[in-house]
Amino acid sequence: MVAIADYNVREKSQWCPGCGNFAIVGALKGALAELQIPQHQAVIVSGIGCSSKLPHYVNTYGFESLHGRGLPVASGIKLANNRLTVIDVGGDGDGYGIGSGHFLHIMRRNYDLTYIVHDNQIYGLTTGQASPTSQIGMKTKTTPHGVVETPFNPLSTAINGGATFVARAFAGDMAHMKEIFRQAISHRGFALVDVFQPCVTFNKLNTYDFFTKRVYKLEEQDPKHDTGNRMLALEKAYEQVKTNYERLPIGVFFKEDRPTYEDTLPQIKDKALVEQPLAGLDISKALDD
Ligand SMILES: Cc1ncc(C[n+]2csc(CCOP(=O)(O)OP(=O)(O)O)c2C)c(N)n1
Repeated sequence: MVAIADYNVREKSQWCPGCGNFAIVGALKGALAELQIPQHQAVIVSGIGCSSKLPHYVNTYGFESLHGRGLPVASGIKLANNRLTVIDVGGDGDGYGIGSGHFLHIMRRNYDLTYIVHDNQIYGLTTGQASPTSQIGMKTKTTPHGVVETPFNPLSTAINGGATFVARAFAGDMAHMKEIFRQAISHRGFALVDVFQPCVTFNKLNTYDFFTKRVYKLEEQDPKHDTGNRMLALEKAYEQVKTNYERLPIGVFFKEDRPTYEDTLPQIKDKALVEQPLAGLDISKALDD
């Protein structure tokens, strides 16, 4: 029996008081405990950023990699041992900016991974530059006259790009977020959960109050949102654009069953790579000039 406290660590957090990241780490531990995933069977990978410090704060295996490079590391771990539960976490700058090429290609391959993006619409660690999801007009250190670029839309990109589970949560609603994480981790295939995560220090626009006034749950809609309908999911993904951020749906937007990348590999059909003997394996040809 795994309890939430089993995922606790002694390391002191470096996040600012009130940061949305605290709720994310709490919800993640709650989801892992509900799914009864033992600490040694889970790996949490990240890039670089405030959000990417998360692997330090959960007692599972962890790997803080390079800025924007969490997903390739996570997919490599999954290929080496496809029995592990592999979760990648990071910021909107990390995943939708410098790491966006990895994001696109890992999605279309449908690895069985969960990707949680702490989307605070700002670069937190480097103290407040505009990110790919910053709202038009938002004043930051790098945009003193306001952002002029069209924000990146993670949800429509994921729905179009081949992710087989696409959801959004809000760090101000921890119980709902835990349920979304539980579903994402249980899903077989690539699951994106974009989380509205208030950065209380550097983003004075997208605050807890801002989101609380605007978010609504897709599953509470009447009629209920159909998560199998790609076109409807896209329409919902554009609602924040159409309403100029006045209505922000959270919950599961889209779900689909498709074979995972690992399912298609005969080499790991019966046994994970790490369980196979190295004896007799000759890699010298691969190393030839
Ligand atoms: C290759 C490289 N470029 C730039 C940086 C500097 N850098 C570190 S974190 C970061 C952005 C952080 O923002 P985000 O990914 O949104 O995460 P947050 O800190 O907001 O959680 C940048 C630009 C770096 N570490 N490595």
